[in-house]
Amino acid sequence: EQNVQEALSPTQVTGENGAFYLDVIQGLTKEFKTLPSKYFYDKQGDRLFQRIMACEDYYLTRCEAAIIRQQREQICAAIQNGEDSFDIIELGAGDGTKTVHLLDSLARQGKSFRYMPVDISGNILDELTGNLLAQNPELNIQPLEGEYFQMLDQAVSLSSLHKVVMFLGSNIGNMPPADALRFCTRIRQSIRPGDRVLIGFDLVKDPYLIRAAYSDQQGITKAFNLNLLQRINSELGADFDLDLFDHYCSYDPLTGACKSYLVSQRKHTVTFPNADIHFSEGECIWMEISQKYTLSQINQMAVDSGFEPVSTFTDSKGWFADVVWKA
Ligand code: AVI
Repeated sequence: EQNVQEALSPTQVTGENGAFYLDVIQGLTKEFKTLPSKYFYDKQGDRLFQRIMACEDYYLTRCEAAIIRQQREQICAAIQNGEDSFDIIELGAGDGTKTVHLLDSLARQGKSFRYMPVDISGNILDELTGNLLAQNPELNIQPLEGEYFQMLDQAVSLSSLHKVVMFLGSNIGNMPPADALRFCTRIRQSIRPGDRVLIGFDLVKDPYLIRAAYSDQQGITKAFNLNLLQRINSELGADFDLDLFDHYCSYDPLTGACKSYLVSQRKHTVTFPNADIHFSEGECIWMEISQKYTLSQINQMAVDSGFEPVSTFTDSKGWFADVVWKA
């Protein structure tokens, strides 16, 4: 039995890593161990995720890029609601490689818009802003550093212009469906009737293709998962031995849930400054969900969260969808 109380001692939970420490210890002291996937993205994690996006097995980025490249005019028309001036708020903008095509199209159509990428990482926002301005110095960018909903509410209060909220790349898949529904409902509460959202969903498909995307041949996804253990070692003073964990991915075609795990290869103990975490042989840490949806589940989510589905854009294989909903 682990001493959770001791593990959560107040001296450990103060400081900038306090929330990280709390989340990690809480996850690892559950009956079924888990770690929050939002912590994947430190500097090395960002780099590994960029390599995942470029790798052959990970089809998602290619599919969404093709949708945006090939259907950008239609997407632009669907998000504008006939308005000539508007604000685009992108939640979790990342390096912005997909968004750049849309912004480009809008700029060429002579539209007047302000692009507001939202992220909790100031570093990423600086990089993104630098990249976009290098390509188009005329672009009106206002980065917002902070939590999604705080920044969304702030962006909405800044002007009465039409709002377009974007959440691309199947980021919504990294929440269980009930949380995704709550997330969309919260967006709906922040914006006004007539405003639009553009959300990227990965679709259900051949289970082998999905499993391959999350257990790539080159082992980048495995390294991406292990990197969180490395991050916990260096930022929280734990002593995970990365060689003692393998990566496993499951996909359930009935629920659309694709889940990643790290599997302990033998019985051992990981030590934190204030806690010992015991692993048995074969015990798993659930690292991430990457939920897949059918088009009808997506439309249902729109309605259940108070939106009206407007348009659905899919790639030629029907593997990925970017949908526009109206508030
Ligand atoms: C960021 N997110 C949408 C990715 C996904 O597909 O769930 C993260 C990822 N995890 C493993 N590979 C990619």
